[in-house]
Amino acid sequence: MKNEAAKKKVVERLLKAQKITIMTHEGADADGIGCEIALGSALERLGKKVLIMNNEPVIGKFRFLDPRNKITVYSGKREGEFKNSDLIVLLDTCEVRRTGKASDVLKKYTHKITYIDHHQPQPGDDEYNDMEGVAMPEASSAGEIVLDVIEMMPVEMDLQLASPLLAAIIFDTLSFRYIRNNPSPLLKSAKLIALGADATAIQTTLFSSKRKDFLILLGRALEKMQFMHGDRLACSAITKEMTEDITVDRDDLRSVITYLIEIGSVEAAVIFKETEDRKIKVSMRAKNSMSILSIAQKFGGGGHHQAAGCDLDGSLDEVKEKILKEFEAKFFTCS
Ligand SMILES: [Mn+2]
Repeated sequence: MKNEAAKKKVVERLLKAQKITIMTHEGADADGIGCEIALGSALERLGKKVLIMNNEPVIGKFRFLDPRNKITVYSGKREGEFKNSDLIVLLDTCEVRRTGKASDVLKKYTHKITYIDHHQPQPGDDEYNDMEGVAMPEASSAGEIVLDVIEMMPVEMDLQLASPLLAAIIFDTLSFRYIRNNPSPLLKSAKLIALGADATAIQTTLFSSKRKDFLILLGRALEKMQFMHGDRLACSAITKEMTEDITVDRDDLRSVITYLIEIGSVEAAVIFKETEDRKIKVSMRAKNSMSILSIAQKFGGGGHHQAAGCDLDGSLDEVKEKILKEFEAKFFTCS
């Protein structure tokens, strides 16, 4: 089996290495962070020197995943860390360019990189074809695959490893709502809960501890909501002015778009978010048989068939026009 062989290879490289640097994609989420903490702890128990280095500090609601403050932040001054590492592990991404500030330097070390990921590989993206790892788009979360990998190592699974992995699965499946009819995330979660991981506390922290500012943002975004193609497409925009008096974290965007895609008639939803540097962050969701991955990929982004995103240069109106035009073609061919 292709995946099993790939996992075995990753395990071999992990066991062979002494100094291991672990990273995830920029805008680290609970899947990436949960994987970093679980895999990092497992490797430390095997006597490895582990460094976890992210593009930015862990945002408030994910801090419970890192009780020992193991996650550090990359800066240009730390380039030497890659040179000193025997192995660099990318979690929840298989793309160097998604690591953020480190990506330009990291390109020089692709021979040292392995990855554990569940995103759709970019078609024709063989820029880094000396990188080997495991990519399973059928997995609900990278957490699921990291669990398999840890179980293949001489480490005993316990609560300390189980909690961050359960958080990874709960986060990426939005509390088991998006499991794609696959029993695997449920079976694995059952195993982690049996080890003592507290599913209720994790779900409360991740999804039922909303900040007041998030609700204010949601209200503003819903007010700007627009519907197209017979209410099958919903979109909204978050301008800089809308966030001037409130604190917004990267995960808020993900939460806002969930409201749009959960409207009964809606098959695809888009949120346009204005960032500081005249860039627009485009987040997309789809359901039923709709896939929006090709649209994200067309503009240099990526993700999954039903959850993807990209960043575009230009004004809000320009970007909106470009993206909505792609949807025209999609809804035309679908109906
Ligand atoms: Mn993920």
